[in-house]
Amino acid sequence: MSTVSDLQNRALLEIAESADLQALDDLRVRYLGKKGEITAQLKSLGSMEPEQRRSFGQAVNAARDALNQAIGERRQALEAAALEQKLLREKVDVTLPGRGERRGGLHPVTMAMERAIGIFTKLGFDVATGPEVEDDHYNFESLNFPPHHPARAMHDTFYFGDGRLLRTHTSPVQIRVMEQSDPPYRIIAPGKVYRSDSDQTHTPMFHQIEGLLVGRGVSMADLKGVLHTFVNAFFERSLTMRFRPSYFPFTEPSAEVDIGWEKDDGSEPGWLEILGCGMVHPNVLRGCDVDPEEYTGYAFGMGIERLAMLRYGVTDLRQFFDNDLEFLKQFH
Ligand code: 2NM
Repeated sequence: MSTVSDLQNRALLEIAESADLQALDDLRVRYLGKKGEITAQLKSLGSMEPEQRRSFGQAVNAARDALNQAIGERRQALEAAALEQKLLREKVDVTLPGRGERRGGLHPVTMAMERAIGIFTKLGFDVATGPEVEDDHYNFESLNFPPHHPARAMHDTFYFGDGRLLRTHTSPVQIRVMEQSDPPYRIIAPGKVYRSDSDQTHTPMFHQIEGLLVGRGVSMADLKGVLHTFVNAFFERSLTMRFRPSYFPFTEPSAEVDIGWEKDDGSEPGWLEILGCGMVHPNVLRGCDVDPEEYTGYAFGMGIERLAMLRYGVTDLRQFFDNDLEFLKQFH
């Protein structure tokens, strides 16, 4: 009898002190499992005298019930404590301030491009676009580049070898517009262009905006007016402009345009070339079924990276293509 009550007291103490659910279950197995100590006591009943068996049986059953109850209660307590721990561990303070968004910004070339497009749009030009993969007809032939003429070498062209090429200027866009509709035209063609050229001042891909205006009685004076308005708006100051005679196969006469420019370093002011232009060559108009006796027009083309460098004070063209966030962040 005393062994049963000793056993019960020891088990109750251990159950009360069990640290976690696993330890508690080990105790359950040790006392009440198939080979447990209480179970062993129950099995020993069979070999007892009948009157002893009765009272011993009652004591063992009572001990078993007491342990079962204690284990149940302890389990509830441990489960409640475990839940409490979990809730504490997973607590989220919804009142904490957020980490904040890191705002991106436009690339300076994109900024310059959108700025130029905005100015020409206000002047009444529509935006036209076209494919970057072109062919000889649209990139050269239609623009009055004679076959095998050295003028084609003016543009170091990327050829695919199957008749296709990467456009070296956006002029093919203007040709497609002239082929597909009747004059007058007043469009700009912004986009990427490609030339096999790579050094301090040239990258194999760069951005251009070309413009085309064709109508009755359009003259070089109109061209000068629009370009002067554009550069003054783009740089937000009153700039002097100089037209130098030049040559392009697709314009006649042709000119290169310089602006008078003062650097912030106090050095002597000088001329900076910023664009090329001219009156559209009669051969180009005729090729698009536009009668050059009835219509005249001007065209111009400019590199956006160069405009962006001047406008934002960038000294090395290649910084535009390095993807260096420390550099790019400055333009936000
Ligand atoms: C330039 C300079 C001069 C030009 C000509 C044409 C077209 F298609 F109408 F013939 N588009 N762009 C042109 C004229 C481009 O870039 C320096």
